[in-house]
Amino acid sequence: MVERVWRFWGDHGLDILATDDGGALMTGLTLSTDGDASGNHGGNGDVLVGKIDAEGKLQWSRALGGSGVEYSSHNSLVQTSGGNYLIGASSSSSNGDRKSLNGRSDGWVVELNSQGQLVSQQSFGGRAEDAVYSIRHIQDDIYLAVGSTASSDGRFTNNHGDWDAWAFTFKVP
Ligand SMILES: [Ca+2]
Repeated sequence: MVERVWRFWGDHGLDILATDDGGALMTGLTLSTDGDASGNHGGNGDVLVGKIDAEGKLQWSRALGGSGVEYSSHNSLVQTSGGNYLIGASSSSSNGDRKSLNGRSDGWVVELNSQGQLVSQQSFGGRAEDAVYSIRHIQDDIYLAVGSTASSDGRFTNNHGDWDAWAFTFKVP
């Protein structure tokens, strides 16, 4: 078997998903504003997403975020039955790729199409800090997310103090 090594992007690679076209989708954290991260929105981090084809060639890459802090973690990528990609992340921005910000930071699930264009996004959380670390497909159009929440409003009225672990299901709009 031939061993392949890819080296591109700025900064940190965090997660990789084998896609149904024989390629892969990768996410990372970028603080760079050049190279493959030229669209970085700044603010101590954007989520960098890159798609490689079955030959290992980078098809596209994009930085997701706004002027605040965006990051994703491990096991944060899912390919939908329609061929789009879901990225579980966290964000403290209300601009750039973000539509709105519920609190100091939100869990943020972004749907990209196979060309890397933003199709939909959802924010999860209350008025304090909330984060999504990992997402999974459960069945049909139902997905599962896990992360942390410090909010005690909205859906989170039983906060145990400071950060709580947090898991919830969601659908793609
Ligand atoms: Ca940012």
